Amino acid sequence: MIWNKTKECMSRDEMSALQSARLVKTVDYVYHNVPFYREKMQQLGLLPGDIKGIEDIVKLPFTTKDDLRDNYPFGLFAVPDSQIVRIHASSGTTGKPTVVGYTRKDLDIWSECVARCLTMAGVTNKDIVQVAYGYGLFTGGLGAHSGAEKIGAMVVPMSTGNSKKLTTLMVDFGATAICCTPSYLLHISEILKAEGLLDKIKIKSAICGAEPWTEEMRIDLEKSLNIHAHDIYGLSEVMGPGVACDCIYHKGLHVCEDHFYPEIINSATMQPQKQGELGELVFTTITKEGLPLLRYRTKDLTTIDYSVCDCGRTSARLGRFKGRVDDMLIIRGVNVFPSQVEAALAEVKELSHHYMMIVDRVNNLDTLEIQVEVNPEYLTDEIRGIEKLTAKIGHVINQALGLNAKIKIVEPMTLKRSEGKAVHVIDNRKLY
Ligand code: DLL
Repeated sequence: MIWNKTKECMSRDEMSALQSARLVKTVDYVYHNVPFYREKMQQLGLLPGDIKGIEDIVKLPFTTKDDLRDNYPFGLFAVPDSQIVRIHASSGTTGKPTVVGYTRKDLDIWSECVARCLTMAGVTNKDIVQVAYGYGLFTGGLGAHSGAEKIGAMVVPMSTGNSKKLTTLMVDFGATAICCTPSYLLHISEILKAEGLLDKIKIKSAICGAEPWTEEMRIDLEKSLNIHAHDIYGLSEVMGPGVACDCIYHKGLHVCEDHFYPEIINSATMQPQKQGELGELVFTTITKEGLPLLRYRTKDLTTIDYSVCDCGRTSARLGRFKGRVDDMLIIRGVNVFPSQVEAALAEVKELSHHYMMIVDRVNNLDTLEIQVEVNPEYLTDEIRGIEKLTAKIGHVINQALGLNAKIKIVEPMTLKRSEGKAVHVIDNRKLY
């Protein structure tokens, strides 16, 4: 079923009943098939029969990335290797990769979830979809690919690595949709502009995710490319792209709640947050066979809203992601999220969305330098004088973070471009 019309949506009560039935089944399944969960439940004195419905989910243990790493590579799989038909892995920055195994049914459900997301973004079987997420162990490429194929669209498996070819084929094939990270789309838009191809493309929607981005950047991309830009979320451990996506109203990301049960918790107390309160997103997979997960702590910070969307969909919606719990930097005792810097810089119209934060320690004192590119449209000799602009940026940063940063305005195309997940922080303190 691809949710496209109001009359196909479940009521909240119907959804809860479905989630309850699926949770009960999942708990029984993991208890009998994953020794790790059986032991965890036994430690808590829990038997599968103690979980009678979705309201009992709070009794269940959490799962973390470390649990996956400790059971590297296949230790948490619930089926024999012979039933696993695909492996993906996410490398992260430290330690061993987390490895995810999919059964045939898992792959079918995954492609359906991505197909729903693409449908929310207006993609149909008449579209030509360029998939410019990386193919390989990363879930972006193959995940988006199978969802687009499921819809019956014509899929162009570009992957990353050759932006010039991508823009050429975009024009030659008349691609109408693109799936890639938002930072890569920004880079693609610069290439199209530089090569005078903007009025030759037929792209009408972009489905971007895999990294945090601001609403301002989404709107700027819509304007500069004359498209609709959608935010798609997912993570390898839970599935890949397609866990949630925003519809044409852009009022939060609709969760595929019949497969992934979301909770928002306070990471310090581990207690549930209220609707609308920022907290850590936790997912329980309620239909997965290969790697089912109970209460997986994503470390992603967001909010949840259960009201009916303007589009008529009844599914819970996640707010725009504010970053990750582990993205937080402590600079001179102040907690700083890169997303705060990004949002503050977006207020300054003379700037592009390209920035880099460089954190260092000089004479035992933390320093923060923010390098930011000027928007080419504002690149005049006057701007090159820049003192006024530097002061303005320093002010918005101080307002947002409560600390002073050294601002360095750089010319367009100076900072390194990304084809995958963008890197916005260099923390030299870690080198000491
Ligand atoms: O990034 C899966 C994906 C591919 C999602 C393509 C969307 C599009 P991982 O490499 O395991 O999987 O990274 C997952 O990326 O926990 C978030 O921190 C971040 N992330 C993913 N989507 C978004 C988004 C893929 N829309 C991690 N907004 C997650 C903000 C996102 N952060």
